Amino acid sequence: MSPAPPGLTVAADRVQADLESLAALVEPGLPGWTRTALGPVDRQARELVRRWMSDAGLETSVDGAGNIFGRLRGTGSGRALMVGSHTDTVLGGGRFDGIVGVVGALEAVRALREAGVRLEHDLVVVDFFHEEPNEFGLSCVGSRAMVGAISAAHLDLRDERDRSLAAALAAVDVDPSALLGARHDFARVDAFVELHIEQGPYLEEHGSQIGLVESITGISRFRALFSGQADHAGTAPMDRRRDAGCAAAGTVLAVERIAGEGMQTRGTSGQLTFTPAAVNVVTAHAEFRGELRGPEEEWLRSAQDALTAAAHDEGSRRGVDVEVDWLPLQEPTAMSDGVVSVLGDVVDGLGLSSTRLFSGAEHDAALIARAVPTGMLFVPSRDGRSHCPEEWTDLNDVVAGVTALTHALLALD
Ligand code: HGY
Ligand code: MN
Ligand code: MN
Ligand code: MN
Repeated sequence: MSPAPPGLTVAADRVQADLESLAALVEPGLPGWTRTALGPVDRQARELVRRWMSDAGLETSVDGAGNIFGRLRGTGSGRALMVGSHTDTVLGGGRFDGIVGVVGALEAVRALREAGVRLEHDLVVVDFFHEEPNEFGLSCVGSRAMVGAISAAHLDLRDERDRSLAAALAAVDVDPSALLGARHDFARVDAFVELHIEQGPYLEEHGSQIGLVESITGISRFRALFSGQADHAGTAPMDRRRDAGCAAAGTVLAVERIAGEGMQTRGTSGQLTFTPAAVNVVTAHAEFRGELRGPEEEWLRSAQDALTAAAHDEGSRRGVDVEVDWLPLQEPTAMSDGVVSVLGDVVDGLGLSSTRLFSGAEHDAALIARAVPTGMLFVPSRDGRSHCPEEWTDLNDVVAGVTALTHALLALD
């Protein structure tokens, strides 16, 4: 542990300018602040981050999974502390999810350098490729690849147009076979810390400046296909229809019912497509993608069974064929007690108010925690809103988070 030097300060104006520059890189014609990983603009954002890393004196590199790294050498033998987050967004998302942790990590390193601090550890800033789920249902693609949790089967996932994930990655210049080989060597990494917005109302409601994440939700995503029969909307009798839309709609309600019965559990039906999608034709096919989340793996497994059964029940009552495919379950992930307690001491030492909490949002930290002791710092989200254009965190809250992150690196050294 290195002592904090007196001149160690985070430059709020630089944090603000960087957040604004990154947030401004959006896909034209799409709602909100959209920069999807498989879209046309995300690469520009990652290139900008790489340039900033290089300007800040970091040695930069990109791995086979498109993750961007910037390393500041320490005085030691190459053991490292890793810090970062992601720069991609959801469709119609906001200006803070992900980029706060990348800009914050970069600023922490700049602040340490400018204060003349040299840590024993190397500091490795990471901009993880493709954290948000894509139309194939896969999330945390870059961090997943780093911990070897991605397989050829993932790359063969299909979207609605039957395009493979491998083809979609190749279209944004990420070589699928390089991605499979991008397992990171964590042997010399001692800890990972991710700064992120909370994306929920807990900190604001508790009047806390910083959230100390204790664990991250488990997630179970599915794709359900319903196949019935197209018929004339005006003549096909109600009791003779094979309406795939109704079977899918019943399953949407089952997601809500099942998730409503657990503790801190969530269920979301985010994508539903009817074909042929005409107002006067009974729906022949419905494709529905959704997810269940919760802190207990056991609940997730039983909820999967309950939802699969509900979908089949909705189908069989209507003569609709049903297929439900679940992606591999992502287990709930505890953060490292050791790292969380260091983060707690740092935050207390800075006089910041904090609260320990559970993350219902998914993060690269959940993947990296499989390889190294990991912790997360949250900063408040106004009205708890996130994944929407209204997502907002005040600059002073971001700066408090970056300050905590900077001091955490000293404390972990
Ligand atoms: O979906 C999530 O929880 C995260 O914001 N990617
Ligand atoms: Mn997100
Ligand atoms: Mn995020
Ligand atoms: Mn007609």
